[in-house]
Amino acid sequence: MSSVVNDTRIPNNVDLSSDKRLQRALEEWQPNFLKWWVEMGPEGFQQDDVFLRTAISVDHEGWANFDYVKMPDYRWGIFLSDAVADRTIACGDDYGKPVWQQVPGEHRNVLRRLIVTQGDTEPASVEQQRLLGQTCPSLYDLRNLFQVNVEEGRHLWAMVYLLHSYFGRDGREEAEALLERRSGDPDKPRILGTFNEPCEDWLSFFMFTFFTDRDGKYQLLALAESAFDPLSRTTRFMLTEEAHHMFVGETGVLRVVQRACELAKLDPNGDARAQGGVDLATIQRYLNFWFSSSLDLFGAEVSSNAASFFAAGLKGRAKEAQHTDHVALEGTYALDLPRDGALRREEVALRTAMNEVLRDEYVEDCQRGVDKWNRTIAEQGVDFKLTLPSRRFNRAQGLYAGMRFDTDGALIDEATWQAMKSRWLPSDADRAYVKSLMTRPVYEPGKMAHWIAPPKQGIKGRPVDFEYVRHTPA
Ligand code: BYC
Ligand code: FE
Ligand code: FE
Repeated sequence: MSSVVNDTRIPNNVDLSSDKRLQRALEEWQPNFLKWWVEMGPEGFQQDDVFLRTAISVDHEGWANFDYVKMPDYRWGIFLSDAVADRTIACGDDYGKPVWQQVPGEHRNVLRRLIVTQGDTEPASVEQQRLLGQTCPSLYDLRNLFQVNVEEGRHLWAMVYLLHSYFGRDGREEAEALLERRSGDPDKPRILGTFNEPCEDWLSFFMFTFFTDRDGKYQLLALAESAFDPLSRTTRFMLTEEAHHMFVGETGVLRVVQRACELAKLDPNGDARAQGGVDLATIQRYLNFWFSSSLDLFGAEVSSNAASFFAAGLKGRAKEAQHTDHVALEGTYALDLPRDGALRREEVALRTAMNEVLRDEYVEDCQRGVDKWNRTIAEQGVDFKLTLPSRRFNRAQGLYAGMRFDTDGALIDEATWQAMKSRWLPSDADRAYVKSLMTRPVYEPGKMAHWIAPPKQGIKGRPVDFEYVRHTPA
């Protein structure tokens, strides 16, 4: 079951050739995907050889194969983690009953909506990142960008497989629509807010892969608990790929932080910018932006949608097995609710707070990364601490949307917000400055842009100065 079969144009471990109709439908979607990839994928690198890993089996030992590939030739395939024998529903009203191999009619629309929302983020991120190669800080980073991009493309395939296999004609229509929406396009935007935000510099890219791909991790963990077993199996395999995306973000920010410290120490006034680097205060503002935007991706703190997803077993909590009560009809969750211009702590029914429960775990996970960055700053002997802002800060979804909070979470008025905004969030000047550092790409093996420290090691045992991308500038 676990090894990948290449008996069709689409590598897969789902025995695709036994279902000719499905195979044909996916083979018809494939050229549209490739057309989208060439148009909206990394611009200017489609003919280069890139040292990429490709999934060749889904078992733990060596599911990945590393080799030079031209991106349009990447073997995007359909891989499900192995079925868990006798798996039962992990949460909600039907807890303990057998999982579903088909979509129950009463959950069809909601499930399709969840899969479409998940699927929409994958091509969106590729679109957001499509010009970054042209300003890369090194070939090592360029290769990591492309690795993330091809795998997000594969995640799109994963959702399209579900849509084609289980949702008939409307599923096929949704699969087409996934290739038609465009990140940031006011007429046909991507579904979720963060995926329409510009990601035009490498600090944003590293923050995105740290904070936004990590939302991906938690949403996938929640979907891995789904009673719809094919969704659970797909998302379980996607999670193994996701780990690398977050590694790119965590180590990327860490290397910018390290360089910020080194350059600040070189400067008589401790100013990293004067030495051609990104300063820690600017890094903090980028962090505030991408963290707050990514928090919105969890949806409202009190959500009847979330309650019904949980009740129906469509979506669980992250690692549902670590909880004891999988029905969650009894418990409550304490939230600071805005009431008459102040915050009041109230208990809400646990099921309606499932978005917030997931967000709690996410915030904790983010904090672990921030702690690592702070250890680097301390080792460098620099007096500065990066912090996650309050989760009420700068929100556009949920209870705190439309109100103003400072980074500590205190309610403030509009005038204070306007006066302080440029201290908390990247200003136009910050963005212009960060971009100005990245106007010239670095394509020479082993060389690093001035504003970033080299990585500790290369990829798959190769040295840092390995030619990870064979790029011939046009
Ligand atoms: N922007 O009850 P509410 C990833 C909508 S990232 C715009 O608050 P609910 C990746 C919501 O859709 C993971 N709209 O929320 C990362 C709803 O609209 P409808 C992606 C938003 O439903 C990096 C309305 O507001 N996966 O994989 O409880 C690179 C009120 O809904 C936003 C998923 O999202 C927003 N931020 O939860 C590549 C998993 N937030 O339905 C990839 C699937 C909410 O009334 N999605 N809305 O028209 C879900 O589980 C849920 O849809 C959400 C929202 C958690 C997103
Ligand atoms: Fe993804
Ligand atoms: Fe990802």
